[in-house]
Amino acid sequence: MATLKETLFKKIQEHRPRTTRLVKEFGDVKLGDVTIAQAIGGARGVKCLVTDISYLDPMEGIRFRGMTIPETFAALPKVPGCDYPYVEGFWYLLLTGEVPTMEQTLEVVEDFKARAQVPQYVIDLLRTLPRDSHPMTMFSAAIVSMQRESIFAQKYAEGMSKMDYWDPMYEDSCNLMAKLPEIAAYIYRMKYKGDTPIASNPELDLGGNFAHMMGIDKPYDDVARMYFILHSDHESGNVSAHATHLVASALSDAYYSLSAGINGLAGPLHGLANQEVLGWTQDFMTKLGGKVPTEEELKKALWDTLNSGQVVPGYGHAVLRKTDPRYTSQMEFCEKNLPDYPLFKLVNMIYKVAPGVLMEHGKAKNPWPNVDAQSGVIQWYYGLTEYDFYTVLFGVGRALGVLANITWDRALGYAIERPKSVTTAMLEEAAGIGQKAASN
Ligand code: CMX
Repeated sequence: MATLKETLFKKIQEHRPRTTRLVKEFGDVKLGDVTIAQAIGGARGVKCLVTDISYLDPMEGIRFRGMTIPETFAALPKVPGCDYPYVEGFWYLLLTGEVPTMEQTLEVVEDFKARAQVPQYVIDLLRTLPRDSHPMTMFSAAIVSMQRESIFAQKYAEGMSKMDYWDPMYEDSCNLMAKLPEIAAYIYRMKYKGDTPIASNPELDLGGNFAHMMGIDKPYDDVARMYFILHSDHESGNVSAHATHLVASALSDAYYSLSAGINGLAGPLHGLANQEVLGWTQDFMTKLGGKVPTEEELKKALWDTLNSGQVVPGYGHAVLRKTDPRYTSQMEFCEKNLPDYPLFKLVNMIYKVAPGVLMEHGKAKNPWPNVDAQSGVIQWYYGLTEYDFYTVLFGVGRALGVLANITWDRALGYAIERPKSVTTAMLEEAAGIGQKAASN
């Protein structure tokens, strides 16, 4: 039976002629025009990235390798006695587009175990950082500190054919993916749990071992599996995916590239929104003296936030135009496992009230919740109440998608990224309001 790497190589060989043909024979075919609003407004909707790992439909939401979230959860091999699949099997799916058998999945589980040892200097580095550094700073620093391990950088320095770039990028990506749960759990136990790291258990799969190293009982292992898979990929244009891809396009290795992506994820309009949601909700509860709010009180709090020029965290999206299926998936988990939990009830109440308020406010193109609106509730319920850690969890999951993407970037020889900029005067000229136009 072929290993993950052999299957990946076969897929790469099958795929390469498609990309080559598109560029050679159809390179002039237009995908659309770019407007002034798009140039100023964050390139929203400009089709200039290619990925086959996932696709985000504005109305339907994410598909991983063509599969919806429920289809993905149903198709992948599950950890015995658990409700959610092996993260390692999902990694196989993202890389190859094939649902692995249990045997293929377990091979990746073993492969990751062999790669999981975190170098001592990473631990030393983490320990030298001020303990009040944000955990995302710690996480990013740990990742970039391991750059000296990069097989890609080493092979590149030795001189390597372009056709082989994918191989060491794959190796670096697997090495990183295997180590990230341990690094994340170490940060958590060091920073928030009185510096009491828990040693890895080599008997466990990635999700199970993560829960063990965090010191949180079952079913947190399933929460971890669900969480990492849900947060893995959201096509290529979001900040963390795009930053990782952009940096990798300069042939920077996976360590430099992922660290850049993690830095982007740390922004409050992106991954940090999951901590902001909990902060916002708790401030609101404190103001009410801990009592359950009425819908009217909630409406007022939402308007207060909007009127003070702030965004409602966890709501809105650059691409989606309906409730994020990642939100729905987590909501279903809550309905099954924590239906009466007051924080879940409050988040549900926000879901009832916030879209109407945002519509009335009239700015956000999408008034519906995104992935971050729900995720903190689950973490809080299982005892992970240090909400500035939530984005690190997002980061471990996001690494699955962005590392699979940069492996394929190198396989297909995607070019160094270099969009063209123009000046404001050029835009005014194009709009017919420039100085030249005015003097005619
Ligand atoms: N609350 C208040 N205003 C909002 C809003 C929200 N939740 N969502 C969008 N808006 C505002 C924008 O700030 C923008 O205002 P200006 O015209 O004054 O700049 C206007 O509505 C139009 O924005 P948009 O086109 O609907 O949204 P964008 O594509 O520009 O931004 C996003 C998308 C996610 C950054 C935005 O919806 C937002 O800030 N949401 C809150 C933060 C959040 O939840 N981020 C997490 C997203 C998921 C993730 O990446 O993790």
